Amino acid sequence: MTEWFANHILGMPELASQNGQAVDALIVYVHWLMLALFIGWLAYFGYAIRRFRATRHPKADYEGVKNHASNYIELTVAGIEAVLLIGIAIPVWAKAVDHFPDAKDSTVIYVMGQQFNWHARYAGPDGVFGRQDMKFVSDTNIFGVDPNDPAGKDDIQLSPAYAIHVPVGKPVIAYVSSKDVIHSFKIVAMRVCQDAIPGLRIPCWFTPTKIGRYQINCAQLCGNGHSAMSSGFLIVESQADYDKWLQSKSAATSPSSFE
Ligand SMILES: [Cu+2]
Repeated sequence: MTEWFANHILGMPELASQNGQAVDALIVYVHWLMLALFIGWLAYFGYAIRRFRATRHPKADYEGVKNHASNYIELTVAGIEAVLLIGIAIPVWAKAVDHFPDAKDSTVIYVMGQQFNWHARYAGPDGVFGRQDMKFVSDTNIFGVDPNDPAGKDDIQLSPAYAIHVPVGKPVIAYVSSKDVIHSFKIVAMRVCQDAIPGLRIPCWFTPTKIGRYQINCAQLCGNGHSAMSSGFLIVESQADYDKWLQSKSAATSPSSFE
């Protein structure tokens, strides 16, 4: 029912992540409440127009309503809103920001926004990211990877990242940052959106459930080429295809690429 309402009445965009189910459910519940309020208010409006029409009440009544029905209705609505906020919205948010999956069971990527592209970095075959430092940042070394750190030699950098590959059914942890202004890493199908702020590396996570190609957007108006930041895609593929892709990328990476 929730899914049918989301797809057919609200016209929600395609959902391709596990964490997004709770987000969509919350959106649907809020709309159900809004629908009930809309119908309730409309019915009351019609009732008031008829009940207090001028022909029946030529003279105004200065005492007004004496029963407490409206108080009870208001309390009920407030109660439902409290359940939505405390019982559903806050736990969904807490899970998103506080209950990160284990990094060793996840695909970890670093994402960097720059006017007007996304860049991405993978740890490479050793699974360890090379050290990063501001002082190494240059036009080619977007992430400021330390050229002397051996752990960074096999790291894979996509600049710009038109296709960020991840395996299906496994959590993805993305550390989001920016090289210039504030951007926002948004993948609608994953129900994930994280601001990219210069000087900060903020993690966000999602678990893709459907193989496919999903658009990455920038959700902060970041300059006159802002719309060009939609040219990046998240490629969700099988573990085997992902491994193959990673292999081809790491073979192409030479240690001198950061110098
Ligand atoms: Cu942007």
